[in-house]
Amino acid sequence: MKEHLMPRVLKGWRTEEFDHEILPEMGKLGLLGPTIQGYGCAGVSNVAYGLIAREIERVDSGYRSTASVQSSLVMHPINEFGTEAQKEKYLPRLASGELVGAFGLTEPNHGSDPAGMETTAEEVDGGYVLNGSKTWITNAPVADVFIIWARCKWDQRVRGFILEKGMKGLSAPAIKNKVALRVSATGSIFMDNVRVAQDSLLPKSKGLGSAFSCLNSARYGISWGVMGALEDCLDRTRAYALERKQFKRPLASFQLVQKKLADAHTEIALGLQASLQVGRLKDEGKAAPEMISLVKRNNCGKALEHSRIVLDILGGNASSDEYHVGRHVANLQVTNTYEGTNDIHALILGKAITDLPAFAN
Ligand code: TGC
Ligand code: FAD
Repeated sequence: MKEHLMPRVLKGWRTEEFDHEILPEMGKLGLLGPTIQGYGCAGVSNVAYGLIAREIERVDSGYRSTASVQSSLVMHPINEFGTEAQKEKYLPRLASGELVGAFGLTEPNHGSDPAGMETTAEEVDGGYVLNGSKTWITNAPVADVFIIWARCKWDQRVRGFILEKGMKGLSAPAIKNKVALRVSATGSIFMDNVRVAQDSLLPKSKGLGSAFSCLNSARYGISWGVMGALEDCLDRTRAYALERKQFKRPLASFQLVQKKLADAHTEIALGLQASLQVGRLKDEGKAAPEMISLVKRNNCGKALEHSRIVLDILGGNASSDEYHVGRHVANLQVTNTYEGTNDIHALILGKAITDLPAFAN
């Protein structure tokens, strides 16, 4: 990541241009869909998947976003809910990075509450017709393959469908001028009577729980990734504090500065251990979704809080993108929001603790 991603990050951040070479390069290293067995995937553990996310996000959360959508939100549902023919058609080309994937759950009127989704699928002769819109979708403007979650008119259940770029009635315009995640492409998805064949349905997807199960994998990866971003903030501000002198002493010699570094270091150590434990449980098939909510919420919240605190160490230089920490802080606001906001994960945990769902009517 240091050798291949780091040298590109400032250009990507400044221009907001998606670098089409990156996914194929990650594919060559076996980083895409890495926990999947077969289909050209590496078949490694969930712990290894977490370590991959951590190293990518050490450079930028946007690169990790691009990769984790591909792995957890596109390859995972095809592998879990797809037919053998769908797996053979899509997984090897997604694993190599030849195809780019996007995952459409969030809608303009339904973010934290996807159960209210308005996108529909209607059964027609030989297939289905999809109508609706999705927004804030990572990779959408550059995607070849779209996993779209829609409410099926025949039984009101939510199911996943595979759509492809170029289908009539399908468009995915970019959302430009973001203040964060600028190295990853984000967009909307509009579906105006998009007609798809019967084999576009992910037949084993049954209800919103199927969409949520993809989120378990992505949220787990994010819990590792954000710790990588905070580690980079700590490394950079520690080096700066040792070098920069005020009052004839290095900043690092002041107790207030040391406390900032100590607090960030502590949260990294605790957060990584927690994610490691959840990863080991996931590998044993014993990780409950609430454990994933706990580490996603804690690690994203701590990464945002402590990256912001150590940013102070840079003084006026904090305002320069060449010092990188401000970029992480901006990104970490988004990681604390997507895949379930910090507060939504508190409510998921609250429900598990009290058996009373605070978000339900
Ligand atoms: P609820 O009644 O709780 O559940 C409905 C059904 O789903 C099941 N379920 C889960 N299954 C597996 N894993 C989970 N984590 C699950 N959570 C729920 C549940 O058992 C139930 O199954 P069944 O069989 O009884 O029907 O549903 P609800 O509508 O009340 O849900 C509430 C809530 C708040 C938990 C849920 O809506 C939620 O998680 N909201 C947050 C939305 C979110 O996270 N969106 C993410 C969009 S994707 C994204 O942000 C990608 S960013 C990627 C990047 O760039 O890195
Ligand atoms: P809202 O749901 O409107 O929430 C706004 C605020 O209200 C939040 O603070 C929230 O915590 C709070 N709130 C909501 N309900 C409650 C409640 N019951 N109690 C207390 N507080 C509440 N989605 C996808 O499907 N695919 C993607 O690839 C994807 N990529 C994204 C990339 C980026 C850069 C961003 C910014 C978002 C992306 N998202 C994606 C969408 C993301 O998942 C949503 O933004 C997120 O789930 C929050 O939904 P919302 O923005 O509609 O906020």
